[in-house]
Amino acid sequence: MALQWYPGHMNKAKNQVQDRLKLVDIVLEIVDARLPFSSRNPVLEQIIDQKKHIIILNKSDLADPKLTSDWKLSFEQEGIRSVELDAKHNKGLGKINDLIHSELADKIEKYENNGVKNYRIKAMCIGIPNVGKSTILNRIVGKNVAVTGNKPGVTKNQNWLKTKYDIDLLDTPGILWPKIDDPKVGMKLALSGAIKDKIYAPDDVAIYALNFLEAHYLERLQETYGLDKSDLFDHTTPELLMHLTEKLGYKEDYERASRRIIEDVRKLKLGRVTFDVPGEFYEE
Ligand SMILES: Nc1nc2c(ncn2[C@@H]2O[C@H](COP(=O)(O)OP(=O)(O)O)[C@@H](O)[C@H]2O)c(=O)[nH]1
Ligand SMILES: [Mg+2]
Repeated sequence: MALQWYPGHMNKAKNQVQDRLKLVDIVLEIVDARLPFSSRNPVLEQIIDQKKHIIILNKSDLADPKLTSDWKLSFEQEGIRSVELDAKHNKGLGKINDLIHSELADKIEKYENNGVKNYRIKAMCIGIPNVGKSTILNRIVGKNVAVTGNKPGVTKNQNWLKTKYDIDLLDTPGILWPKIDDPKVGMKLALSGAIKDKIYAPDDVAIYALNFLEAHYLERLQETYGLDKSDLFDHTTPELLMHLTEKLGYKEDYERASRRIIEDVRKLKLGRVTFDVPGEFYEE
């Protein structure tokens, strides 16, 4: 496995997240809707303890809508409520606000019963790099200027952003590292652009992509590249890559074809594709 995380690094990140968890009422775990499994890190479940927690399926504009629904159901069965967001086009923030309120309804009611009016919810975003944490922070804060300053009883020098809702957000999101024990998870992260392209050879990523697309989006693969049935069924996946290389006019430059295929996937040339399928993400 090409990607290594240093234990010291991981522990530091984990401790930082853990410290700041104490300051908030609810954690907004951001995942990439194309990879609702592969873009999570199980360590969060361990450190999150009793804290309220929802999952935001961001980049839903890129993901397969049917699978986004399936994932929401699957998380619900695990006892975690989730909501989709397209932070890029600013679609779905209201639903996040609603879900946060519904998760914290008991707590807010308790405060109100104790005479606390206009309780401001404290939340933090958390997630692996590139899932859209900064974009979401910007969206949710909107035109409101960052309000800094210390709140009584919380760690000093922690800055809060006032959002357009009755929610304050920690100004720096918690960053987790992806968990890449399974090489397929690495391939998916590479394909989505979550990790640097130079970590994996493009042909490995392209072959992974073609293999997945053959299994899950066969017609779209056929249509996009004008493939015949014989192109798909009489070839191994590396042979299919070579065939496509030729078909795309790149002669034998399969690396160039690989980069093109990866680009095509990212730019939705094959439509909205989700790479994690609930219940079967280990064996496709
Ligand atoms: N298509 C799409 N792109 C998004 C969305 N949210 C963020 N991005 C893009 O994803 C990339 C990473 O976003 P960023 O906010 O920097 O991620 P962070 O590393 O988690 O803070 C940027 O190019 C964003 O424009 C979204 O909902 N849809
Ligand atoms: Mg960021």
